[in-house]
Amino acid sequence: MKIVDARVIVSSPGRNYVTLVIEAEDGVIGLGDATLNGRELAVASYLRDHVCPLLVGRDARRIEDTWQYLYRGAYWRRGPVTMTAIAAVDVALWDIKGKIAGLPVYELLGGAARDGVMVYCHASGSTLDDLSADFQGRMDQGYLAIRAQAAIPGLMKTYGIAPTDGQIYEPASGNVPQQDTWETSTYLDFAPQVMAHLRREFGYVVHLLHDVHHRLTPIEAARLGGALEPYRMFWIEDPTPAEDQSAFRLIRQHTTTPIAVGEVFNSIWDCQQLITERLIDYIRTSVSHTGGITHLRRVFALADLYGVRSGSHGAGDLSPIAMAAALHVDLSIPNFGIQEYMGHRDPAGELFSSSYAFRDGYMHPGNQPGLGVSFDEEAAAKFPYEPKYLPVNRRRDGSMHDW
Ligand code: EZ4
Ligand code: CO
Repeated sequence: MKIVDARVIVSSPGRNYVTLVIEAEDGVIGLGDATLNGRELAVASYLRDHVCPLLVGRDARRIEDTWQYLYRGAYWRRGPVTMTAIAAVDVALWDIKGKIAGLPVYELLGGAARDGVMVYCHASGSTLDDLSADFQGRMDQGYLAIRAQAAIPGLMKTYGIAPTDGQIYEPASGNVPQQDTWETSTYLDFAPQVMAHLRREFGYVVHLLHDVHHRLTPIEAARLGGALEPYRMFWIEDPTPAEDQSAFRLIRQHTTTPIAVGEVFNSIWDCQQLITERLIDYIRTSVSHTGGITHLRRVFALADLYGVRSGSHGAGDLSPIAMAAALHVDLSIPNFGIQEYMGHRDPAGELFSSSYAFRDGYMHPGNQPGLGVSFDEEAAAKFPYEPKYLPVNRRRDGSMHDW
């Protein structure tokens, strides 16, 4: 079954999505998510200019060979742009394979290893009272695991705090990123108070998560992990920038708070040391930024050997196509841990429709052949690309800090 067309659609229904549509003979359509937040057009060009011309005429069934062809064939390997582009192709080919077979993708991956996939949602607030209200609302919706972020007193803006419309907080429109301010000492004093507050108000019935978003040094992260031990966190996420994998040895020596890392990783090589030295508990690589279903399964298989569980990134910049693909993988692997689920707000629903569903804390990808997602190209044309960027961070003295 030959590929007859491959096209890239960049749309902005509220936030930017890059969607790869692969068309095989007999009109079978496969969808891939190629969204790289703030660098969308780089992946779109990589696909349009360098990959789509190679796909036409190839056998759509040969997923592994196509993966190897694009990875080994580029000479310049890895990196977020390349691996997001390869991911989109890979996911689209799995979608096609499922549709040809008449089976949901998770059946092709070995079938369901569990009945549902535990997801965590986000709760946030500009004050602890606001956070409590949001947290309570999420518990009422049935979530069993909740990530909590609160505005840091004294800082103008804090990562992870939803504005009053409640949904989207990161990218801002315009050609220049917004600038946030960061002060580690204030954060380190405040974060344990947030978790203490939530445990006081809500007890220990739901899992509690927190994203540090690469802001600390190893010894600061060690101190935070220790301070949070009484609150029995499910995890702290990205405590330090993880290019420095050996830094996690130091964090590990000081705390039993579980650690999750990997949303910005693109390949198995980025997490090899963290996994094989058991320096983390959850690996957060995602299907759309880590080479697709084919490569993500390899990462999770390595993690399984070392008792590390999955905890894939699932923020709103990963389109419903990526979300569906993640759920198919999550359902089928032995060492699933948890899946992030931030959801998508309208008008994204005018473009994407999906068969996955949430119930009582768990999600399921549905049983439609393939991924179970459809994409309306005509609707997408109504929402053209808009420049939008994640913020940058500066410390009070004006020096750049990790965002
Ligand atoms: O900042 O997805 O855990 N979630 C996160 C996200 C990331 C964005 C970056 O594109 O850290 O909010
Ligand atoms: Co994160």
